[in-house]
Amino acid sequence: MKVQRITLREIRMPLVTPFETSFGRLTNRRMLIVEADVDGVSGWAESVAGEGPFYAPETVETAWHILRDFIWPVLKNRELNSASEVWGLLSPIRGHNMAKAAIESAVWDAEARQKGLPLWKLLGGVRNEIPCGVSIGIKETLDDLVLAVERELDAGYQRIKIKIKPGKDIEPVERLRQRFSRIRLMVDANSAYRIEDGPHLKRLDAYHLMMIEQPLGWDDLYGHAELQRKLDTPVCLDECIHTEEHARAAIELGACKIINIKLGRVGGYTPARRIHDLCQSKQIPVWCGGMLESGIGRAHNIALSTLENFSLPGDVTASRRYWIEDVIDPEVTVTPQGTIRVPAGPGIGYEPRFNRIEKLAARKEILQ
Ligand code: OSB
Ligand code: MG
Repeated sequence: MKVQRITLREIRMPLVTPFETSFGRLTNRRMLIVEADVDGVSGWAESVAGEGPFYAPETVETAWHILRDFIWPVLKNRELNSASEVWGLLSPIRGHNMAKAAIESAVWDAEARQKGLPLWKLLGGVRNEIPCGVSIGIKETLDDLVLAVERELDAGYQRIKIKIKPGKDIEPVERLRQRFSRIRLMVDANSAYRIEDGPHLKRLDAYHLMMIEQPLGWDDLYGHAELQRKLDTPVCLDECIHTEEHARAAIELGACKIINIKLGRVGGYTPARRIHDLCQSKQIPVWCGGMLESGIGRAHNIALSTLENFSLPGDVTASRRYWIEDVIDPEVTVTPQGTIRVPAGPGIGYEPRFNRIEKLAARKEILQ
């Protein structure tokens, strides 16, 4: 197979409600959507890079630049046996995993469509229903937070994750535990703390959290190992795990007990599956993180979540939580049991709404 053409589109959609993390507040999402024409079959994916380099070093702009100026020249006219070869071909390009993941997963979608198979089956997934949790942004007041959690529990979601930062950590957790004593609860700090905050974070042990996600520096494996030794609460790493080597180092150092895998952060399905397999062999459970994706990215997260060791509920949720109107058909929905039924159609199993995507495109570039 051959990638004949790549179409880059930047779409912009307002979030249903602003999303606040320790690194900022977002109201409008800019997303780079990649359409890869593989032998006349379109495969779709999105780069999850943010508007600014605040979660990870990449941005929408850098992803566009790397895709156009470095990735396309490697793939252009290249004969491929399968999408699994894309990651290796891109290895001379260091980093830029979100740019790589966008094209790599689009080629996987195209290959699955060519074969008439659901992508999750092509990947070796084992479940046709995935458990879902939600990520709740930092709220103005504790009452707002309680209301938001109530709403998500009523919708059926199986675990609640709240964003925390210094000054908004112990109190919200304490309040939620008073109100919802038995729910599966976790926190995500997005690197807002320093190792000196160890004794403060230790106070969270009293609330029986499933895990604390990425408390320390975005690339600080050593610090997380030091912290994990002091905490009973399991540390889960997100930002830190951008390569298979970092996953191995994190596990060997004891820097975490759980790993969040995001396709964009690790560079696509090939590295995601390797990290998944490594974690499985070391008895480290994984779950699929989210990046406020459009339905296209959401569909890929669903496919990834079918792999065996994705045993914990991920941040993969209904389209409606973020978008008034999504860019896929049907939109992603969640059952009252807090699960998503994995679609049976070919590729990602949802149809990109071409006209809507074209209309939303603030910018477009065709590479051929
Ligand atoms: O750390 O998991 C994160 C959103 C943007 C950047 C980083 C993160 C998040 C989320 C949202 O937690 C997860 C979602 O898409 O629902
Ligand atoms: Mg996170």
